[in-house]
Amino acid sequence: MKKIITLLAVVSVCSMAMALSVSNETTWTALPDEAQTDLTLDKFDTSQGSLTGITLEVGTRTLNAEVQLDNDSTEPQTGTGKVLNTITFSSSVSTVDSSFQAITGADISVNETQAFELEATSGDPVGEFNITTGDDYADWLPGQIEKYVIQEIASAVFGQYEASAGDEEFTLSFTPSMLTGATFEGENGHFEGSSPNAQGFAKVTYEYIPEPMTMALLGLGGLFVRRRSA
Ligand SMILES: [Ca+2]
Ligand SMILES: [Ca+2]
Repeated sequence: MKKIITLLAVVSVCSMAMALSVSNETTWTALPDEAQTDLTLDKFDTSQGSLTGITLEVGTRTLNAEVQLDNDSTEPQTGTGKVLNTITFSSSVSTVDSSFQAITGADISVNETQAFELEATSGDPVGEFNITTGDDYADWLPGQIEKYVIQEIASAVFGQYEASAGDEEFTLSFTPSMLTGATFEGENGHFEGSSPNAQGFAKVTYEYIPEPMTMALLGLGGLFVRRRSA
């Protein structure tokens, strides 16, 4: 009777040990315009146990963009600044979730606009962009724009994240295409834009059940403690 009680105690120790996770992340890395940058992350070391969940986080930052607008019309008008960072994204492993949606560049791309009410021209040269102190001029500094996607990877593709000899990392590839611009509702609007900079980031978190040997050792430890205290 006493042995059965001890065995039950060991089983409960094993189930408490199940919720383990390990993460691996990159630093924020510069993404040069119109060039592919690869970020690598570690695959899961299967000697640690069996995967029960994978969470993949991918992010971009778009920073230092500036759009300046100058109205040279004698009428007030609306000018709209634009900042685009269109990301082409690919990966060496599948990123599908349980509804078979993969991470796409659209998840981490930027398409921001800001409208400004510009007064009639303040008297600067007509037909060209000028910085003025008048209300015919606007300066848009959107600052740092962050885009994130957090994906729960489908269990059907966990095998692609399991390390094997010579295949211990996977790659996420980013190609940004950055653009600033402006549109005007009327005539004689002018703008000047300065291209932004971009950075990319990635993080993977593996949740797993420890391998049977680890669980058995935990169980034996439990048994040992039990007998000592008896
Ligand atoms: Ca003007
Ligand atoms: Ca002007």
